[in-house]
Amino acid sequence: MATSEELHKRRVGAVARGVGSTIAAYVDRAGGGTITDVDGREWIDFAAGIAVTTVGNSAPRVVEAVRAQVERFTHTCFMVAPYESYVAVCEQLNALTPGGFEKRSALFNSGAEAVENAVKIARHATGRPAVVVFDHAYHGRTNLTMALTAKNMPYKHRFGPFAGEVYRVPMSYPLRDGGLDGATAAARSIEMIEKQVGAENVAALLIEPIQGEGGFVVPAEGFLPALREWATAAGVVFVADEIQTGFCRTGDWFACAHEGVEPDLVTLAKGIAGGLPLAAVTGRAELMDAVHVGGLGGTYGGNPIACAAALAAMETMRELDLAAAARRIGAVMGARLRAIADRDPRVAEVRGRGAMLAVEIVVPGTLTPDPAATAAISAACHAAGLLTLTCGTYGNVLRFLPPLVISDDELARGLDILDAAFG
Ligand code: PLZ
Repeated sequence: MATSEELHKRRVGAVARGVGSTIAAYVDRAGGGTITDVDGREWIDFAAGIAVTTVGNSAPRVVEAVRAQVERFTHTCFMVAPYESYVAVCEQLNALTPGGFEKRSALFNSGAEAVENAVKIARHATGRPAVVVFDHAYHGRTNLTMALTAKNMPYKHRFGPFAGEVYRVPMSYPLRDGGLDGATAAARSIEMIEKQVGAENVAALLIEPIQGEGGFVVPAEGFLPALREWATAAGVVFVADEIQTGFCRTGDWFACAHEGVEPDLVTLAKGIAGGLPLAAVTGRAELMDAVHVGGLGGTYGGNPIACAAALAAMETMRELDLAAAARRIGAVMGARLRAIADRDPRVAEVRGRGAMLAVEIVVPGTLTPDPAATAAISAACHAAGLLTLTCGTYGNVLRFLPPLVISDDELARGLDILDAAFG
């Protein structure tokens, strides 16, 4: 087998430079809480492919379901010749997502595609043009979702012009907004919407209940409920982007549940299908069904192999109670992170929920972001056998997203490496 070094040389000559990778090691196999490269080096996995392999890599039920489906048929296109698993995935999403009301779902391939479709549905149902998003938001890399995403580098730089009718308002970011309470932070954002856009022009308010790429920003208690209440009164479709937070990651099926917020539409992807590409929009039947027949779709959306994987992944989450696992991981990891923060003045804050935790790194004694120190700590983790990711508008957040099936021993070893990387 070729070595990681050899493969990296080939990659440079074959793969477009614009596609980056966190590590230069090439994967041979992965499962449980580890990834092994072609040279036999092992990493403890605190990335889960960016919150995707929640049930673990090659989770037994997923493997079995995919194998059985591949043998039956690989693709017919649901828009041409439909099949049961697509319907079954939609039924489960309708039942699992927050809100006791009648729901419908539609399936797509990627998170960005789900977000695009949520905007299509909200615009169609309301007849209004504007979409409101937040500082630090991340919603994807397609043209519309680049416009919805806040950060220029690397996502938007020189890729414009971007889609119009997108308006950005402040996020609740307790560390960086002077600790505004949720209601006050929401009032500030709402005033900006009303003054600069006009509520009657707004089709959708789109928000990540905990921001992912933007830095694991957890809004102050009360922020999401206040926005939800305003959206209801203003006839604005409240869209929760649960692409990174969904499917047990934060210790509940969905992060909105933490404050009892019921979105009109939810976008879903990542953890939904154990690593196979699948995404969804789920929401109020009257909004979803407002769109004319044929108005939503795509060749591969709800591919039968991905649907089989999703049914198996959701069954795994239920049977292993992975929401409880996320809370357990969060308790163990949170304690270790707070101990690091107590001794290391570069850690300005430990935040997140469940198995979606992060530390924000600053110049000691200030709130000045320190992306160089963040990158150095992350690189030290990689060198010592722990796969970590960074994020944040300022690149100064180290985030941790282990698979929820990680063993106690792997978690402890990973945290030991992390602890040592802080020196
Ligand atoms: N919405 C909240 O987190 C994807 C992107 C990594 P896709 N986040 C990881 C990168 O650098 O491309 C994401 C997300 C939220 C939407 C998306 C987009 O999902 O499946 O990557 O299109």
